[in-house]
Amino acid sequence: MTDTYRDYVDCTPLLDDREALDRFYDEHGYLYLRGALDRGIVRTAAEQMLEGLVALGHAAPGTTLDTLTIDSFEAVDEVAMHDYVKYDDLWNHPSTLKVWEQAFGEPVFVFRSTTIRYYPSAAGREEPSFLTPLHQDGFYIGPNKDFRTAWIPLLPTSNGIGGVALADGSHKKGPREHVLTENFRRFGHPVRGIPAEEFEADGPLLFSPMEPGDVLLFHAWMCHKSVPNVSVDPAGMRMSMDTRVQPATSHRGFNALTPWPESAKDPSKGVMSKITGTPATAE
Ligand SMILES: O=C(O)CCC(=O)C(=O)O
Repeated sequence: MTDTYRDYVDCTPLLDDREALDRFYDEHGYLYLRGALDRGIVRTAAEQMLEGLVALGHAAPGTTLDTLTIDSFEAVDEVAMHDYVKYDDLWNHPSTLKVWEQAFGEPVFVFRSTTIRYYPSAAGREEPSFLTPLHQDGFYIGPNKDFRTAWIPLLPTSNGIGGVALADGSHKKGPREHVLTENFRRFGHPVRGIPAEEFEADGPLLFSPMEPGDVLLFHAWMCHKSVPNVSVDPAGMRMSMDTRVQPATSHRGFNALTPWPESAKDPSKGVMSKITGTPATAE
């Protein structure tokens, strides 16, 4: 896949126009809302992430968000990090809920499972295997597919810092085949992604630099993948978080109800059953 991207379209001007917002989402499978979230609240989450990295010994005391770098994402205890980042306060803050409800046009439920990402630059090295290959969250998460992924940067992102690239309108074809990829692994397991042949007609991907306060919301069948952090001079951190949001009235599956540190432990439940290939006892 080429790394020439087209920009996400800013949908903030559509927020007060129900019909136009829904039309854009149905057609493109995402909403990019610039500056929609309270920057102070997003900053607090960034500072909590920094505090966790310092407390766990990956950054020196006194390190600031401007000077932060760590040696390796994988060396950090991801479960322990979840004690530091109070993301439920951010996702469920009244000002944030207002944005979700504007986007959905109805009351929502925010998943208790959140992924937190603190990726140092991998410039000049092989692409880190913990990044995500092209995939659809609806392949990994269910059983209901009416959730939207909410992805936010905690620090500014750029082409060098990376983030998430989306395939405009790719949700419209519904679920795709996912096959094992050896280059991408999670918890030591090769994860499944969409083969390039399945995808040829869908490119080019969308990606734009984002600022804290911006949010991307995208469809369960949106094809998307990580953009690696290859920043140099200065090499910066990619810090972001993603969760899923669904209508409040929808069924709540395992990942909707289970905090990430718990859901990551059980290979027969939720997203882990898809990663490990274990038959699911709970979706
Ligand atoms: O942030 C990333 O690198 C990938 C995000 C992703 O794949 C997801 O939110 O499902």
